[in-house]
Amino acid sequence: MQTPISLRACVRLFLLFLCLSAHAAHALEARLQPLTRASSRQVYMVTLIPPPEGVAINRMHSWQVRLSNAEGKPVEKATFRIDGGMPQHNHGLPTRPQVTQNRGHGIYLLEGMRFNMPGWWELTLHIESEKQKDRVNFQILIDLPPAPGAAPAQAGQHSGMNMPGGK
Ligand SMILES: [Cu+2]
Repeated sequence: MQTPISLRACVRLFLLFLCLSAHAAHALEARLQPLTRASSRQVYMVTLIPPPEGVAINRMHSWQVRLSNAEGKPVEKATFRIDGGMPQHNHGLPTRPQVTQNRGHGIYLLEGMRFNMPGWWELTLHIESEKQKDRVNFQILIDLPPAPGAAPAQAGQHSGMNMPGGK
C-alpha cells in the first residue's frame, strides 16, 4: 500500500504549505493594515497608510495620512506637526517627518519617516484645520531586521537624535 501513504504525505505537505503561507500573509497584513485612530478630542479620524513597499529599518519612507472629521468627511486643508520617538528608550525620532503634499480628498503625503531600530515607536500628529486643533498618538511596532546594505542599528546609540519636547 505505497500510494495511500505517499498521498497522505503529499496532503500533509500541502496543508503545511497552506498553513505557512496563511501565516506569512497574516503577518504581512498585520504590518500593512491601515492604522486608524480618533484624535484625543474626537475631532478627527486619522489613518496612517504605510509605504506600499513595506517598512525597513534605516530606510527613508513616505507614508500617507488620511484625515476625516468625526462624521467621516475628508478634511481638505489641514496642517500637521509630527513628533514622536521611542518612549521605552527615552529618545525622539531620528528624522523630522513632515507633511509635504496635500493630495486632495483628505489624503496627505508624510515624508521623511525613518526608524533606526526595531521596537515600539510612538508617532504624534498635531493637526490643525479651520481653527480645530487636535492630536493623535499612534503606537507602531517595528520588528523587522535591518534592510540589506543599511547600517545596523546599535543598541544604546542614541546620540544626535531629536529628544521629545526638545528643540
Ligand atoms: Cu531606541
